[in-house]
Amino acid sequence: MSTKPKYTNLRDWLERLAATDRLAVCREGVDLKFDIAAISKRLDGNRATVFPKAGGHDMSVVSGIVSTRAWMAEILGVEEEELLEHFQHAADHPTPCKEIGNAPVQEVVHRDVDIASLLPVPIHNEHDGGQYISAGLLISRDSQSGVQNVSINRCQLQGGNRLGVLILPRHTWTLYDRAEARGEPLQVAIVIGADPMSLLASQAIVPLGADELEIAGSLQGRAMPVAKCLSNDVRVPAEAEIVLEGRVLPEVREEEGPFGEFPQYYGTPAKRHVIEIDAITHRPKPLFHTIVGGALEHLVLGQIPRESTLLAHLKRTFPNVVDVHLPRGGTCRYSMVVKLDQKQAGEAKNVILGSFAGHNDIKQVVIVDTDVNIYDPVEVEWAVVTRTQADRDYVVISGALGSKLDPSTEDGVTAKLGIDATRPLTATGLDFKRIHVPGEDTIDPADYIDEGAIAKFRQSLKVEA
Ligand SMILES: [Mn+2]
Repeated sequence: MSTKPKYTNLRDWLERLAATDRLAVCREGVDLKFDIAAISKRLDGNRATVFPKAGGHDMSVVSGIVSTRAWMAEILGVEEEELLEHFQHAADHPTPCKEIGNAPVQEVVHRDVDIASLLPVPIHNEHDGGQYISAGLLISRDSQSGVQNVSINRCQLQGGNRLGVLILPRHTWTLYDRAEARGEPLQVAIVIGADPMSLLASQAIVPLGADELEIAGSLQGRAMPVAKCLSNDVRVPAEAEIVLEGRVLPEVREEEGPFGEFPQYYGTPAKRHVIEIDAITHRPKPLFHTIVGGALEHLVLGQIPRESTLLAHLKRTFPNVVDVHLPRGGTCRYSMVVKLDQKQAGEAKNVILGSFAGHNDIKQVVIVDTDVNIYDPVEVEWAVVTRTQADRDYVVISGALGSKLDPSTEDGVTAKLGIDATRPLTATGLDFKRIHVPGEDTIDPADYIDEGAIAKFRQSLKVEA
């Protein structure tokens, strides 16, 4: 496998996008309210966007920087087909970070913090509750063990130095619970303008105690340089653009939301955790990255690490599993397609059960044979329609835990659907054999088309009998 990571910081990647006509730079002063998100969405998947002096601030906002799998493969220096294996290798082989002084991200320091006046924080959706930091790596550190965790959490500006934050019941939540039980705040840093590999690594499904920054280091092929925060002990990527240093307050919950999330719905308002920011550090002329909820960037960043983990998880028990995909229609989280080289009758049903055990978010799974392209939703639907009988091949499990952001659940409690769309193993001869024209995949029509013949043909149409 080729392993030549190329773009270990945001600026190098933006330069590459600019040099290859994949970067749109807007006029200065675009409105933070809606316009940044609207333009980013229009160019989503085609060009990343830069908004100089956004909302009259002296900083640029960037968005849509990793909105396709091909771009992510390019960043990592691998082929697209190698993405999952490459990511899993990094997750299994973390590289400890290297602490450095004089970090670029700490060149400019603000101790007197009013977030809205210091940073160009946009408002994305029509009914969002306010300005949101949506692309910040939330790095938390357990004060006793020194264990760090990295996740991306939406943070709503609440005035002055306060942020409301959505923390779901995973690792950051656990570290917060431990701190709160001691009556302490949880020390955190919010890193904006991290390199694409750190953004990707933050979404790894790894056990508590695994520092996602060390996975980012493995993806980068180096001990990632980190810096200790000025006001707490959290270590942050030294080459990021902006860091907000702060504390998640114990025993404090305040209203946060709504906010447009990846399932294309609003996350509802509720009393949630509160962060107080003690310092903001940044590079000179920093770039403020924002992720528009539900845009391709949002989906792809969650998709690749999940696919990678789910594939490794399934292969442990089912070596005949070939590949998995979390398609866009399923928000790259809720529905999964598994390619299975089935050898035993009933194997597909077991893979269905294994899939649900792989991640709570998996709500729907389709198992297909190796002749189906799992990245093409048309082919998957074809397999479902032509290879299943609902009363025999569909599995429904009631009352299981799913995603709390899925509006059709009861606070996350959901039914799960598994579809065995594999051919019966007893099929012989032409049964379930897909039609095929010899040469259809390889023939080059240009070898046969005679460009001069069109005029002659048109003339022949006019000849009266
Ligand atoms: Mn974690």
